[in-house]
Amino acid sequence: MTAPIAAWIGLGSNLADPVAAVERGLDALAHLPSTLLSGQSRLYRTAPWGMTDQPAFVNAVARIATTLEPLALLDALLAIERRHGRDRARDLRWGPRTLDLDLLLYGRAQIAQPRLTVPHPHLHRRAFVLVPLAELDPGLDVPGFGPVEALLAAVAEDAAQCRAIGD
Ligand code: PH2
Ligand code: MG
Ligand code: MG
Repeated sequence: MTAPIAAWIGLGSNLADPVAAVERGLDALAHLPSTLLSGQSRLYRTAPWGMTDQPAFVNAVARIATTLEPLALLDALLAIERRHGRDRARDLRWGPRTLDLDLLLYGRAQIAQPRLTVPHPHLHRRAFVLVPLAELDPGLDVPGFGPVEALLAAVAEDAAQCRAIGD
């Protein structure tokens, strides 16, 4: 038995019923094999980043404890996306998504492989990831990038566009 690794997953949706999609995504993470859902942020409504002419997103971050290897975890996340109607062949870069599950961090690993870059390559400049990540784990250090709170401070203007749902 290998010891479980903490990994962080970013969830996002901006089509159909995005709150329900993110909640189903969290539930699917809780049911992954060899994995426990160990924490989740609140859900946030966030301004679209990258391609601004699209509906607002709902975003959240989950923390899991898993013995799945990084690529097995990636494949499991892609399978959840497909089960929720995602057809990557039709996706636009930074465009609308029914459900997006991004592997943000895998322990303190730094991975540069053709299929997988960890930490997620855009994490450090995306308020819609940093706001829920800092809520969940305020003391977190992002390998190669530094403390999550410092990264968040650098995108303060965008962070103001992230509103916790229900607040
Ligand atoms: N995802 C994208 C592109 N832009 N913007 C926000 N606010 N949230 C997202 O999850 C998001 C985005 C493509 O994955
Ligand atoms: Mg993705
Ligand atoms: Mg994404």
